[in-house]
Amino acid sequence: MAAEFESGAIRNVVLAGHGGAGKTTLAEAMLFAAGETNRMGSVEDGSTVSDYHKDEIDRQHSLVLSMLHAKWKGHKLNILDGPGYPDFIGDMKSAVRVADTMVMAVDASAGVGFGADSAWSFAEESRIPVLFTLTKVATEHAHLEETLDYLREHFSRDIVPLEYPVYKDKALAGMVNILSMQYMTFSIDGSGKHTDSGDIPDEVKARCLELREGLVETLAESSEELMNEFFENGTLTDEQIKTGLKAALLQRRIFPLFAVSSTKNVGVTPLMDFLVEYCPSPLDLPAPHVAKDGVEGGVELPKTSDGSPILFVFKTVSEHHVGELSFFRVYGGKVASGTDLVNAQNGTAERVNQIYTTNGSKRKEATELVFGDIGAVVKLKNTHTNNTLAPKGKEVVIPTIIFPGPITDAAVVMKGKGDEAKVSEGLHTMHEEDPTFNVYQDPESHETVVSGLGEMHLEVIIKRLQDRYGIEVEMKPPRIPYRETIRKSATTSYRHKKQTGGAGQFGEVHCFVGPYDENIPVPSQYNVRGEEFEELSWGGKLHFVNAIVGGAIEARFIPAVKKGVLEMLGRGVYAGYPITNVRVVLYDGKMHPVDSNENAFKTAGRMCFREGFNMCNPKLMEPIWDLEIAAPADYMGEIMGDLSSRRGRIMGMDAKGSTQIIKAQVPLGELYGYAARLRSLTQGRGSYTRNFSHYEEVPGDVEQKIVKSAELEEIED
Ligand SMILES: Nc1nc2c(ncn2[C@@H]2O[C@H](COP(=O)(O)OP(=O)(O)OP(=O)(O)O)[C@@H](O)[C@H]2O)c(=O)[nH]1
Ligand SMILES: [Mg+2]
Repeated sequence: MAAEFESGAIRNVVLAGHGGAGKTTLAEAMLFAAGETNRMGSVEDGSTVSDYHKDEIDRQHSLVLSMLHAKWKGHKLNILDGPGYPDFIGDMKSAVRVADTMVMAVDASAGVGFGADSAWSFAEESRIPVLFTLTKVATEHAHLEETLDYLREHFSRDIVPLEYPVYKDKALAGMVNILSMQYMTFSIDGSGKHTDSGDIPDEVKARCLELREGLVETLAESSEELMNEFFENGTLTDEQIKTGLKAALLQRRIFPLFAVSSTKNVGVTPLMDFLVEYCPSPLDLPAPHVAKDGVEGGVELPKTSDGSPILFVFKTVSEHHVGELSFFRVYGGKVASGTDLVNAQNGTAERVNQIYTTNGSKRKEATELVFGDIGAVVKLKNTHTNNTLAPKGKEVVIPTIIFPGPITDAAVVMKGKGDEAKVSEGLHTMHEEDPTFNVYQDPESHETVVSGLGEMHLEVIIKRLQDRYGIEVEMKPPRIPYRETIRKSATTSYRHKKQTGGAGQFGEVHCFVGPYDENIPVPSQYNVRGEEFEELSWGGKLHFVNAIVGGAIEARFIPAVKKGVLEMLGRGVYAGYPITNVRVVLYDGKMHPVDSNENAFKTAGRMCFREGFNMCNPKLMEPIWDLEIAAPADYMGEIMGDLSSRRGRIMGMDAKGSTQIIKAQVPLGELYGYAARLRSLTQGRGSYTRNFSHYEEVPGDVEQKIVKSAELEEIED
């Protein structure tokens, strides 16, 4: 049986926008309007098709990307409803990658925010058209004009309203369609029915005419041909507007603005009509260039359902009783149930058994999905987000999605005794489902550290881990990788001597210990006979100088002394943290003809270094991170105040539209919980990225606290 929809009849639409803007409710209204469901669910009742996971219902926010679809006027609308909250922006990025049009929901009473800004930049990157939609327009807060000004200022001057809501006595009365200049009134019983109600009300007529002129001018500016027509005739014909609008949308020269009240199902069907009539199908957008047999720049995939199937997995979700569900888009040929393919990245043979289309948790078996369509498959063996499946011998790799890097970390500890292997396996599965969540074993602290896009992100994942595997774990601040160093130098000696029973131990070393800096030479009194620059795995160097004269210590014992020093460097002397950038000059010592051996000299080296280091005014160094914080200007005061309470240093300020960017340096030790704090300071609008910058001396009072709580290992003499 052939596929139900051909490529030209498919519209892949991502719903984007800030958390709470109304995406999920809009999706719900679309499904209802199309007859996919027979009642409108609501986010409050936890009854939407899209937010079906328990944690989504509990929090009344989407946390995972959902794939929905509806049949509308002979077309298939694939609707991708992702989370708008900044912590889950990874899923939004996945969704944008496989979408051909973005519908950006804007809650007029709340403005835009990080979710919308990120989605906008993802759409820019993917070069897909963006339609804006004012949501919740049946509430009296929906100030279209102010929001339009704001959106034009913030995103683009080419935002043009195509639906203009009309209010009477503060209640929504109807909408003017700017393309057809028809005034429609809607039944507000949720049925989505609307009727042509004749003349445009007088009070908005002039404004609507102006908007239509604006539309025509924007289109004329988008192409030379239309510009000439416009000059000759003073306007454009309906046909020219239609073709011009389609082309300008694709070229991102125009961004239409719609208006909906999803809860009342008003304005939803005109938006769906527009998606079908004007927005691109998978055949209209450029095909991705794929990597194939080392061809430089890649090969452009043919945009056709003929030929071998090429599937790109953009999201995986583990579902109770189902196993792993992999969502894919068909980037080449068509795919039927029971196709044998291979994972082009890791070579695993994968059988695509039953393919499905989904509406939230509901799956429907599909026989075949064509080029450009989106579907799901269960129980692939070793295929994850960003993998391409292709027939054996015809492997290609679709460019992978580049996810934002983590901005927050936490150490995971088990509450009681339990199965560590289970925790580790669970956390790795979570990473496969969500590549913006990472887990690793810190080699220095031996802690299991998780990182992600915010504390809420980590909390949601840890909660999921507990629910799925029944393991109780909690998060705490990870151990900060402080470093010890010195500012002064000293000389000291140490004799290690033991005579118990049989063979004794004897080694004596005399050392100079000082800070290492390549610009400071070895003090001139030492006669350098050999030197080594040891790169330390935790950063910095050990400059170990052999300045032994007259064979005071035999050459074979010298490496043992260095080994002893290195042991101490790894362990730390002052507060139990690794030591960086020191110079040790071994300039004298003594041996015993019988009792001297490597072990004795290693111990002598270790103890001598420890004594010397303690004489050199040790210091603690802390990691400092560069933050780039973006938030609306209104929140600057709170953000700055909070930064200064974290010992942050402001390095610069900048503005990007109505968003302020702050560059700051903050010690890592003060950053635990920062993402959540920033979100709460900015009502979820603030976001940041981070990069390690450098190490810096810890201020005295802070240092005292760290040293006090240090747990130094006892070392044997
Ligand atoms: N009055 C009114 N409320 C709406 C409308 N659309 C959404 N809401 C409400 O706004 C809130 C947020 O709506 P959602 O649909 O969950 O928003 P979202 O964009 O999916 O949010 P995230 O999933 O967190 O990104 C819910 O309480 C909805 O009931 C609308 O048209 N009118
Ligand atoms: Mg949602």
